[in-house]
Amino acid sequence: MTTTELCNLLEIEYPVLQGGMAWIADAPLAAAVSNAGGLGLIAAGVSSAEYVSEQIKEARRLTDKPFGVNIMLMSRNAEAIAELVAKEKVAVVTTGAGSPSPYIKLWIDAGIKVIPVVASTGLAKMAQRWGATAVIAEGSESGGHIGETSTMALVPQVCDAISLPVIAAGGIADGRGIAAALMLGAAGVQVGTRFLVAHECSVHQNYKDKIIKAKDIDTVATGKRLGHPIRSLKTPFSRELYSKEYDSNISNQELEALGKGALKLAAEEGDLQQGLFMAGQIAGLIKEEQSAQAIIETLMSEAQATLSRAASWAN
Ligand code: TUI
Repeated sequence: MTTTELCNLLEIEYPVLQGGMAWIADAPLAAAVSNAGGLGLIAAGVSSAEYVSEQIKEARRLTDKPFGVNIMLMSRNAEAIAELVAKEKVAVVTTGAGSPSPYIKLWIDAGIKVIPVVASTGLAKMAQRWGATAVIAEGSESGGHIGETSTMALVPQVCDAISLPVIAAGGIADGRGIAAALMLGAAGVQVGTRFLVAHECSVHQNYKDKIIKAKDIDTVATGKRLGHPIRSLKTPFSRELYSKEYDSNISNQELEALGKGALKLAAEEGDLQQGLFMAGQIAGLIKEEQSAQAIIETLMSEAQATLSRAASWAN
């Protein structure tokens, strides 16, 4: 599967999917990415089916290009949203933070292209058996909920394990990252953190400022003890969460309660004290706010330049 074949499959111009960032990726961002030739995604996160329904309507008003919905499977609204997207026949569904097996048939019967995020070859093989269209192999460099294995190690192993197109994610924010992902066997990429600073991204300005200021070592993964590690920017709050994980006087319930609502506080209010600013390890590479179109154009021209240079190494 080449990048062009993936583009044909998804009816997009460039093999760039936008990450399904909960509380952040809404209709204006998804439509801007799709209008720029990538695949925009509305993040359902923990929102209600009514919210997602409104966002789908709004995205259809803002673009005539295909876009998708990302369903966070740990959400108690996942089933209602799974039914909604089937009814609405959105072009693409991506899933995260769990196994989409209960819903795949429903979506395929509705003509939806189904692209689960996987963090292991095991789930990738199952996704292929269930009839998925492609998978997103998401490495632990990513922001938000993460698996164990890094992108560099995960992507080629997933490519060897299945015959579906593989979209690489985690640690990709420029054209070098795209070129590297293609060299690992991927047919496309998913980019999250870089689209956080898109002009069309409605996230609070404090969030964007923190991404632009971040350095290479400025993220931390918390919540390992709870079984769902989350990568976010280092802040006094995320450091506190991290240290409390090693405090045996604190129960899992207390730890869970501490993090509740913290992503919303960061995204909507830019709360520098109690917000959790989810971001990938590549945040340190991101230096400016740009339109979604400028981001995609920059990514693709850098990737082309990198790939052309690489050809000379083969002689
Ligand atoms: O889902 C994500 N990233 C996310 S979701 C999110 S919202 C949230 N809020 C509060 C608590 C938790 C999440 C923020 N960031 N990425 C996709 C992803 N999926 N990464 C890793 C996985 C994954 C991990 C294990 C998918 C499946 C899996 O195993 C499934 C199984 O049950 O076998």
